[in-house]
Amino acid sequence: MSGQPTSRVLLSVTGINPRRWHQLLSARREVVLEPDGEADPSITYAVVWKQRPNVLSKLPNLKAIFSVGAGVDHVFHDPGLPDVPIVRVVADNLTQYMTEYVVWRVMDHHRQGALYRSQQARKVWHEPPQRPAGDISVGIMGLGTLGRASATALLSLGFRVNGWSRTDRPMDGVSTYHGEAGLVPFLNSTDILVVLLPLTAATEGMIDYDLLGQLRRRNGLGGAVLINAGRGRLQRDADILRALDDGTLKEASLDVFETEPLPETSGLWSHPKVFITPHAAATSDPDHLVGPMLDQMDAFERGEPLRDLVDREAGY
Ligand code: NDP
Ligand code: OXD
Repeated sequence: MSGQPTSRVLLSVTGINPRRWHQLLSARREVVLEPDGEADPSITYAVVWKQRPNVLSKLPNLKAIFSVGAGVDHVFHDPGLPDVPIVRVVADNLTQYMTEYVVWRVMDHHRQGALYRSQQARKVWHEPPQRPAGDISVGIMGLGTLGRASATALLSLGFRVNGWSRTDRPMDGVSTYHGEAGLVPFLNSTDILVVLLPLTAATEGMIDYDLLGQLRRRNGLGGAVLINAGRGRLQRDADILRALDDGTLKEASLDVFETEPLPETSGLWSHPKVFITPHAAATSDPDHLVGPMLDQMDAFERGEPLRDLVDREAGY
């Protein structure tokens, strides 16, 4: 190891193209895609997306891990995850993308996009009744960085907004609920459910048939709607299909799935009440995210605290 630089960045990503990340990180730091040998003391930071298991356990001088995404479940899958701070993405650019996705999907369900697409396919000229946004309650599960920005945008469009979080998170104009005790009252007053939760031990699998059955169905939309842009393993795909088929759900917009890419055999692909995007609600754009990551590394070395840290115990 002698003669090696002493503060290299490991870029360990799978399932995304590392090229641009590598290029931008390399402008200010020496970047490697693989540690040298069994234990590599030259690496002090790691930038990761679904890193190779155990790759981080061999870095004795690792000071911090930077997630390429806002969610960090992909970091925790690693049995050899070292006990160093984990920084996640909190960025205006990503928040804007997610806000656009949520507004797009809520508006499409509210303005009956599926009905008009089906009418157009059959050359049907029919105007269904319209109702004001103020008659619809959108319930946001996960009132964090992305949930709050979406709530603000939906309020400005005139929707009623509910929010559910782990701890008490008051927000002007939003009816807020928290914890287990707040869940059923939150669902009972929600017409369109927007899921923006992190995937943790506490949230895995919670979007199931029983939960969907608690949503308000007798509403101006003619049924309850699910929008999930959080994580696929929050939901049970089979329960969503069952709920759509028996009327528990009117429609769903799904960006994330239990298995990604969504297998060709999934009934969700061709379901007439489902709108699918391929985990594309809010892309991590290296041109917006690498600069702030490098700035944080510099600041940390000047003795400043890291920002946007993950709470390991809570898992997000
Ligand atoms: P935050 O950490 O800012 O917010 C998470 C919210 O979820 C908080 O309000 C938190 O409660 C709440 N929460 C967490 N656990 C529970 C629980 N057990 N019960 C109730 N509420 C809970 O995260 P972000 O808003 O930045 O991101 C949310 C998620 O969005 C990410 O974790 C990721 O999975 C997903 N995502 C998806 C993308 C896509 O393209 N599809 C892109 C980016 C993110 P509290 O406020 O009390 O802490
Ligand atoms: C994220 C994602 O967590 O893109 O940022 O899913």
